[in-house]
Amino acid sequence: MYSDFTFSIIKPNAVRTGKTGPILAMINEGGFEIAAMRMVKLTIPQAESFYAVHKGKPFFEGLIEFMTSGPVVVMILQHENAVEQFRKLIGSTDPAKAEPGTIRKTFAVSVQMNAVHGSDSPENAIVEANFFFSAIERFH
Ligand code: 3AN
Repeated sequence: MYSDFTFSIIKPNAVRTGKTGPILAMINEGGFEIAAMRMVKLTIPQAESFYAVHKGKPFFEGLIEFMTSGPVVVMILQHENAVEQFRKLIGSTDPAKAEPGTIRKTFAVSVQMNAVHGSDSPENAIVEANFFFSAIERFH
């Protein structure tokens, strides 16, 4: 059992195309413990709030439209050095640059539809986990 965690989302097109199970398998095989998990369809205000740091960027509107286009799976994942280890497992934002064997290399179809989100720092992992989960929904 690890105390360090990251936050992840399986994105709408991966859920829609039946990749939830295979992605969860890679997460388990990567040694991560699922401490909380839920399927949810984000509202536009929720997605805008979650991605507030990207407001004003050229891809923002498309990102919000995509992330609200269907249900997603949100998770808290525990591992030693969780943020860094999970970003290694998912690979580069741009699937063309992602290493072979990473989740994005395997399942992403574009920079936008890149299958999964992973927090970019331990500070953001806390903010993002608290955005979706209360204390009683977390199992470790
Ligand atoms: P990451 O998810 O790898 O941390 P961020 O935080 O830079 O990447 O971007 C958040 C999300 O915004 C990405 N997962 C992707 O869906 C989308 N995104 C980022 N950059 C672009 C881009 N240049 N064009 C389209 N979508 C993008």
